Amino acid sequence: MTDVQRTLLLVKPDGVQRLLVGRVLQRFEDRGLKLVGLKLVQVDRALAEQHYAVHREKPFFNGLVDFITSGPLVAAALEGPNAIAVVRAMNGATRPHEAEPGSIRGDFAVETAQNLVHASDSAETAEAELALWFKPGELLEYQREIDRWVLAPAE
Ligand code: 3AN
Repeated sequence: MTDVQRTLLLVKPDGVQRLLVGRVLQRFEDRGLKLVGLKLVQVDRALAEQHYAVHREKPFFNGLVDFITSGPLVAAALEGPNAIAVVRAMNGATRPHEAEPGSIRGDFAVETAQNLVHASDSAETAEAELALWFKPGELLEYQREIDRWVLAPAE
């Protein structure tokens, strides 16, 4: 059975400054994923620290929080079959020199500290991150006309 999932995608401040928001979101729409939440956010340090809490002990933690709070970013909730793995694969490896050409980082990034995008890495993380970035009413449920050509028929 198809595992329809929701995941968090961030186009980080470097993506906004480099005018890549539309092109990044376009890739996920083209793939067939459904936008179920979308907003432009100026993140405060408290939210940034919570989002990156697993990296609190890392030497790059403060720089990471500085970076993600340095300007607006775009937060998107994407839905689709195996969306968590699909979005991670489309983002490419964390270190852009290891990211496959054709992935977002493989096509647009050269620095780990400015690697354009973030995506949840597991079902647990996706649930926690979506709850952190979106209030319950901000995530929508709706049908698209194209869904019958993109998704498996309901069983
Ligand atoms: P991903 O975003 O691919 O899940 P993580 O969770 O390992 O990667 O790292 C989170 C973020 O921390 C990365 N997107 C990157 O911005 C930053 N980061 C990771 N490693 C480094 C590093 N060695 N130096 C600077 N920033 C880093």
